[in-house]
Amino acid sequence: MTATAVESSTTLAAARQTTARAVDNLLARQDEQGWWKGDLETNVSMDAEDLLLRQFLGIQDPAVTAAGARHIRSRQRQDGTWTTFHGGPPEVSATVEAYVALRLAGDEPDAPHMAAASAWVRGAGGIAASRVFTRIWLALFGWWRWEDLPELPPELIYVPSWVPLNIYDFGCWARQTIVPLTIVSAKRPVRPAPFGLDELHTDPLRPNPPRPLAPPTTWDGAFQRLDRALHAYRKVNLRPVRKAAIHSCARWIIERQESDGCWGGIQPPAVYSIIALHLLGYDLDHPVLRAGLASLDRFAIWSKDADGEPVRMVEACQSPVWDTCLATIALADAGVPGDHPALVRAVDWMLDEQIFKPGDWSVRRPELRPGGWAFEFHNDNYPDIDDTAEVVLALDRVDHPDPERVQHAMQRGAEWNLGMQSRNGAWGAFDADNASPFPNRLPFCDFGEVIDPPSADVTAHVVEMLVALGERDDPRTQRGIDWLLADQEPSGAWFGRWGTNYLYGTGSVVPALALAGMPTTHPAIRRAVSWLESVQNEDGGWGEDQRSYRKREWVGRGTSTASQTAWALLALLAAGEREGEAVRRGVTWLVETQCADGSWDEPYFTGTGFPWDFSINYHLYRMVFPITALGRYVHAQPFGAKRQGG
Ligand code: R03
Repeated sequence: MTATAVESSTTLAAARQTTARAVDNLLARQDEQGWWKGDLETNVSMDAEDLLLRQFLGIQDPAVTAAGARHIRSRQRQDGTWTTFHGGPPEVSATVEAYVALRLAGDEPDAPHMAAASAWVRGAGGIAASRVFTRIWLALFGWWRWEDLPELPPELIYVPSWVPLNIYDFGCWARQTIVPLTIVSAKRPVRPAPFGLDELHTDPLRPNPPRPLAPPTTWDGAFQRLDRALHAYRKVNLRPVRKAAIHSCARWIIERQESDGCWGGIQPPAVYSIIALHLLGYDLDHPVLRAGLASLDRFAIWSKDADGEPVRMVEACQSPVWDTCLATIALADAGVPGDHPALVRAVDWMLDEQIFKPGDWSVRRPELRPGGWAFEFHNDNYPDIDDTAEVVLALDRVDHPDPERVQHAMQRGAEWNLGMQSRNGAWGAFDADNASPFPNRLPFCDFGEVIDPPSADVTAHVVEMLVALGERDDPRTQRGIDWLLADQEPSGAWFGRWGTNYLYGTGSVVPALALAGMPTTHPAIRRAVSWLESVQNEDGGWGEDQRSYRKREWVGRGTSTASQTAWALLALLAAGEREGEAVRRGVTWLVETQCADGSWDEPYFTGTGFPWDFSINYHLYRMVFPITALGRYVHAQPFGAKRQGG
């Protein structure tokens, strides 16, 4: 044997062992009902807003407050600030919210950790520099003036779905948040604050500095004037119209409450819907509010700190469907037999989660038959295209005792995804053709994304699913492929919308294109391979920081992580690079960094809710993606067992 052949045979043997240990770990984490769910870690805004909500409603619980405050304190940096992702820069909105929550929990403003936080906030521009959502929370207690917030009129509910800025032009998460906020902003409630916040203003005598207007001929200027006009309208609105609009918004909200009491399975719509309905006179004991509040309690993860004291962390959202389909694929790739009870149980659970009723997506696709999957346990109004694609891919990997039922589920999922294709040939996450340029211009929209345009990662997953189902030659598949080819960056990489960042985009697109039969010699694939090789770290792994969404020097760069190393490997394996040096070094990185229990440590956030603004550490990403990558490497199956590049 040559030296390289010896090296790769030892890499192979080591990779086998690493995979086996990781598989055992992942199997042990499955719930007996068949699902997997890793913690969905985000940032302390979630915990702070949870305490603010309880304060507003008057339902504080000392044990919850103390445990939430412990979590918030545990995430404070040496300089007194908070960040929104591991290793990131201080962030003013998160720091303001965390500070206020700790004051509610009884921390004194002159305690060293509090004084450091408030001094930093003042230096960063004070409360006035925080995002709109933060200032809405503060307005609820009189810490900010409602008059100085963007106006959200409830009459918005009457704007027909063909007029720009109607609620269906917003991404579903923004839509579900805005409707309850129109009620809150119409009511402008102020509950007495237990303390002042002078220390968070640059000039306490002028706490709400006026914001200069941009010239009227610019988009910003025009939308600022629209906001002015809406403020004026507020004073002259016809009472019966407003009353009816508020009533319509309330009905819209109640119709969308899920069976578990939540709204959309995500925190922002849930908290604002609870506040809005409460302001309309719903008692906290009303079944709607009781179920809503109970659903928020289920977002809390309790643990103990080093002193044995309880700690409470609030999830923004829960990811059981996403984690389960990815875990199923990973185990199948690692060679777990298709009829293994764990996989069959996972499929049984996923089959029961399929959604056969219309949702908000039906507004744009009224004729389309339902059949998708959502990300969460309960979110029937908002199935998403990404989960549907990955669930179908997972179902395809398991030998279930009722193959006809599985086939039917897969066909209905694929049919729904095909029907949700956007005009440009690609796919967004939750809606078709949700790409209006207007929502982003509103002064209200200063945080996260507010539209859901097609992205390369989702489109790649759908293309992969369609090819796996034998629809390679469907013209709609081809349009998706064409869109992907046109979307490649000059660097050779693809942007990652829902994972960080170009490593996720490229790790999603290359396997899809290769499975669709694109030769590995194709220039698009060669350019992607060169890019991946150019950003491989010295240690053999790959990493990409959240800052890549704002700063060029971070593109493809960051401390190596298990999930991002796996994404790079998935692309390289699909590109025919199994015997190459980059793959060998990447696999070796995974082998050498595995923990004794078969998992990997991954403090860095490699998931994306909204580029830069909202980052996610999906706690199972460190498992499922390395297992998939190692499994495909070990078994020399670049697309997973049973799959042929075509
Ligand atoms: C990974 C692929 C599957 N994917 C679904 C991913 C869902 C990710 C979590 C969603 O959680 C949210 C948290 C949010 N916050 N704030 C908002 C929000 C939305 C979703 C938000 C932002 C702006 C507006 C309204 C709400 Br306007 C914390 C496809």
